[in-house]
Formats: sequence, structure tokens, C-alpha cells
Amino acid sequence: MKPVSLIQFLIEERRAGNINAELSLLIEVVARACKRIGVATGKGALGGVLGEAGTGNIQGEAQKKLDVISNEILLEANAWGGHLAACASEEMEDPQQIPDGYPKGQHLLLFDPLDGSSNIDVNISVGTIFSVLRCPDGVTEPKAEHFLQPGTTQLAAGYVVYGPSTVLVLTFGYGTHEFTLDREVGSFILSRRGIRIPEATAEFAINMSNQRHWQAPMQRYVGELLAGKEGPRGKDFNMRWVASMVADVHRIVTRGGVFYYPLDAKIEKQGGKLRLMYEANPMAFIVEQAGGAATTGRQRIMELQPGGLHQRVPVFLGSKAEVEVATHYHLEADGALG
Ligand code: AFP
Repeated sequence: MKPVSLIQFLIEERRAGNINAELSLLIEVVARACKRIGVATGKGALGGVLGEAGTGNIQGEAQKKLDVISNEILLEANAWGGHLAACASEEMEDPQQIPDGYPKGQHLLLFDPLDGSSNIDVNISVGTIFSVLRCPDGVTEPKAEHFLQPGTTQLAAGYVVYGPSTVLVLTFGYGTHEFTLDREVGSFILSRRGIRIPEATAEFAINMSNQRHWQAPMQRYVGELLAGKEGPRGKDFNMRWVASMVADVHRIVTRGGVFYYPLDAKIEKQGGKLRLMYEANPMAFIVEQAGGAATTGRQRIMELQPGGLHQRVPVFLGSKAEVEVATHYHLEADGALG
């Protein structure tokens, strides 16, 4: 079969009425920026891009040089296309406006420019995550409050994983699709259409070093997975943890599995570890569109009403049947099942 490029796929989606010309352009621009980020990460020690930038982001976390470079690449690429009203980044406190005199569009773009950046220096996969919302009608200078829309209103979400190959996974709410970068030609080529995550799995991803801090239902659930064939689940489970959400989610999107970043005593005050707007919502959209599930352990992630641009939430996502078991244990412990 003839290879389908991202551009051809976007034309097909426009013809099907799934997206408009502006959203198509937005995705093209983001994909092009991600190719540049891929080139920058790929240079490694030779590009002088490794190590700390010597600055902190809004979350108070040390920024890597590549966090800063990736953020700038995405901001610069999206400033002039006329497809955006504003963008917001995990690395910046406030939304970035489109400079005066540049054409503006109808969309809001949110991104985590380089997720898993603590893995860069050791040459482990990292990635970019993004989410697209519609700018409310009549708003010309979008503020943080205009971005605070539930995940169910996302028009598009995607991630790019910079690994052994560079892969873009994308949804517009009509299935989840994967594109692999042909590095010789410089184009993203459709490699999987209509991805399906198997409902059941025997593989889970969690940072086990936090076990002693978890809440009781999480202790019970993971305890049962670890008990394997001899335990109540009656089967052995395997475990993986890359500590790059994009890489962990990509494994799930490829061969199934579940990913958990639950609430624990250390992070209880901040509400969780992962960011709702830049990580949880886009990944939830991608996973649900592939037949999986995504909850906070108590509620569907995409139905949360965001309270802040940098809000953090617990994340349970992946193979539906397994996410349901873990969520059920939490609701049961809360006495919320009636
Ligand atoms: P960084 O971008 O600061 O490396 O954070 C990545 C991340 O938010 C997410 O990608 C991982 O799933 C998670 O952190 C890993 O966190 P732990 O180090 O707590 O396991």
C-alpha cells in the first residue's frame, strides 16, 4: 500500500469534516516544531544541549537546557501561523499571547514541551505532549481562565516520543493514529490507523519506591498484582517504569498495559504529580480514543473541571478492565459505591 503522510492524512480528515483548515495547519506546525525538537535532542552531548539550564519553571523544578530550547521552538513556530489565539506551556506561569500585528486564530494550544526531561542526560526516550482547545467566542486576549475547560472539550491531542524512532500519536476524537518520522525524507508517515488498546493486560507501570506513601486502596490493588498466580487475581503481572510518561504511555498504546501515578502522602497537598492540562487530559483523550480508560482513581479525568492552569491530578490510565479494577477499589474504600 502507498504510504500516507501526515499532510495527506490531515487532508483526509478535513474532507471527512473532522477538522477545519486552521486545526490542520496547527497540527502541521506542531509536528514541524517537534521534528526540530527531535533534532535538538538527538544531538546529545555533541550539541551542547545536555544538563541544567540554571533556571526554574513555574512548578519550582530545575529546567534542563532542552526544556528551555523545546519550549522556545514550540512558541516560535506557533507565533505567526494565524491559527492560534494563545498558547500555554508547562514551563511558563501565564499563557503566551500572539505578538501584536500577527494574525490570530480560534485555537488554544497547551503543551509540555519536553516531558521526562530528567531522562535526557542518560539517553532515555523523552517526548512532547500537546492539547488543543477552542478559544471562547469573543475573547481576543485569552487569559488562564479561558484555558480552564474540561478534557472532554479537547479538539485534538497528541504526543511525540523521541526514542529509537520519532513517533507522533494523534487524535481528533475519531480514533487514535500513529505516524513514524521517515528521517531520510523528513515526513511523518502513518504507521498505525485506529489503534486499539487491549482491554485486559498483565503489565503495569508505577513508581514502586512510593509504595509506603500510597493510600490503602492502592496498597491493596498493587499488593494483589504482586501476589501473582497465587493471589486473588490468579495471574502473574509484569512491571515496567521508564519515568518518561510519553514512553510509558507509548508502550501501552502499542501493546497494552496500565500506568499509575496515584496520590500519595508526599504529594497529597499538591493534588498529584502529573499536570491535568499538559499531561493527564491529552493522554486521557488519546487513550480513550484507543478504547482504553483514564481516571484519577475516583473520576474520569476528562470530566474534571480544571481549577488552575498548572493543576496536578492522580493518573490511572490504559487497558480498560484493569483501570476499572483499580478505580473500583478506591470508590469502594471511599464508600462511594452505594
Ligand atoms: P520530568 O519532565 O521533570 O522528568 O517529569 C516527568 C514526569 O512528570 C513524567 O513523565 C513521569 O511519568 C514522572 O515524571 C516520573 O516521575 P517519578 O520520577 O516520580 O517516577
